[in-house]
Amino acid sequence: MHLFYYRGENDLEISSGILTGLLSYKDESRNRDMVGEGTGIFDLNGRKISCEQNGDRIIIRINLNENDNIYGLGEAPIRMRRNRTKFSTITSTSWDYNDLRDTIYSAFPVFLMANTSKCTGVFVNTFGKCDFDFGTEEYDRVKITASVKNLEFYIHEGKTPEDILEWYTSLTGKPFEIPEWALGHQISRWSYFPRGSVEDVVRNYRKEFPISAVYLDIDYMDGYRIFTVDSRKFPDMKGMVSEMRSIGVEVIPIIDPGVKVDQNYEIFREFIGDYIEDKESSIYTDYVWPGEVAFPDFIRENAREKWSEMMEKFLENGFRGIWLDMNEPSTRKDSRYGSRGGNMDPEAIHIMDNGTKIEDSQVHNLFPYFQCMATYEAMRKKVEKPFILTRSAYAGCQKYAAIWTGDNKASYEDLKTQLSMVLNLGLSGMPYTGCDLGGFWGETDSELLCRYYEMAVLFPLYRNHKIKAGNDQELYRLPSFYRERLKMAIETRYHFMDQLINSAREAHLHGHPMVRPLFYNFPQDEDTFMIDDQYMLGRKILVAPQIHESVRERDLYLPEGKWVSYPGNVEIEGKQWISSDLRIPLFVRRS
Ligand code: MIG
Repeated sequence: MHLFYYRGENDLEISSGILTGLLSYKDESRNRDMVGEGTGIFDLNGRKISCEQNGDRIIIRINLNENDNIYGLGEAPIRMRRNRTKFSTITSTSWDYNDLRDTIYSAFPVFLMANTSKCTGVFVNTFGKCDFDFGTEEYDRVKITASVKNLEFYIHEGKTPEDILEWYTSLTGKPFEIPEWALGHQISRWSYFPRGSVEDVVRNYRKEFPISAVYLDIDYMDGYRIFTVDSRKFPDMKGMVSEMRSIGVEVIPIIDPGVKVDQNYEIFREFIGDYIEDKESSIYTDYVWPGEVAFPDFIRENAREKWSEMMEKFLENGFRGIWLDMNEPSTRKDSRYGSRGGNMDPEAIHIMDNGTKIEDSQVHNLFPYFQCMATYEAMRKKVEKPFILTRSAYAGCQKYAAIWTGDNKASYEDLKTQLSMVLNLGLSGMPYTGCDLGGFWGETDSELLCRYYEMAVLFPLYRNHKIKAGNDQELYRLPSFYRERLKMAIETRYHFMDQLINSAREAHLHGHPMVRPLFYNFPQDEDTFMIDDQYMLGRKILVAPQIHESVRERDLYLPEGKWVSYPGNVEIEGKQWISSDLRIPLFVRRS
């Protein structure tokens, strides 16, 4: 076992708190065997690694073997196997993303290089923009270019992908313990309100479909002021939450990070002294839903403490789940596709606990990380098993939150992309994942909605969500043919609830992904590395979803072992390709 660890030239800056004081994994790692430090050329069992510092950038090159298969980088919306792709990790607003984007909401600078005999994991702890080039510029090299002054670099060699996940999560932390209800069928919409409408939707659903949670999007607030409730729409929030709980439904409100600039608003006044600033040392402001907003500087312990206190108070309404949105953080001062693409000014200033000032570009990815941490800390005081759903995240956020893939589209192309996003999130240490069932943007027809429910049938999270001006896609509204199919999908999910719960437990204890690509379980089987349209829940259940428009029959691969189809119980010998025209081709491994 080897670990290579690099801190950059300027150790002084590091110990002044930029890395070590903020979020260093150095001391958390176990079994660490440092083979090198600083710039130069290093060797890891014959694999060459070089590091150079070039002005304000650090460039690392890693030799890529011909048979290495690369995965990871979180939810990058590109194909699952990352060879010959480029992507940058910096948390970014991602309005209607597609495979041409080179950034996404979250930043997971972690990847795996796997072949049949070994698997190598790499983690680049870097809070600013970091560019990954997997063999496009240089065919036989991974090139990593970080636009920061300091970083930590970890590389670890193991036998299997699972070895790497265990190593990576002992470095960055094991996933939190997700409550069982969060694995149920959840419903959402931008936005259900007032209370009467929420109750109507929930009642109608429950006549035919189980649900375990309903989300409240931004319209429940008073003028989009966070930690407030519009009492005209929800005169008794606490009463509603407890009434919903009595029928087995949790209520999950959204919280944005931007605080409305308004001297008459207590929350705004409380954060004064702990906001992100501009170069003139005034509060940095931007525009989001409430109009002009300021952002708590979550890097600071003070800001986190204040946030936690407000959160604790807010939780008195009885919430056991919180939905954190727009925490890249996202802004709207720029037009949708403006120069900053909806992100804050990279020259905004953070002030660290020791007084050091630092530009946002150097610590950008820590915003969602520390916001998730502060939210989780507050929730733990009030709730036995808290649940946080976040849009943005940084490596290590698995300790605090689950993640969904943000604003996907009602298209077959996006349907497939969701699968690769979810699989790579799992390989990047985030086991609790899901996507907006049906697709957030655009018009979802009944067939596509069914396909979403069928594809995601055993995804860790299972939540229907839709944009404000989109079609009504509450399942009970659909024609009976589609309702029956949706019932089948949801029944299938609930049939395997024990397995979902067990693999969530395994994720919590060991950092293993709940859903994985086939090669994760069968890394000795060469055929598995390119298969990106099938997935497994844990070690035993395999799903090969029907994701191609107008196609009802597909080929699929069953790795070695004896498999039994569900439903139907037909036994099939593995290590062979078969075809299936089932709505949800699903197989359970006997041995
Ligand atoms: O600017 O709160 O991804 O799920 O419904 C859009 C409204 C803000 C983005 C989230 C989406 C949510 C929406 N939000």
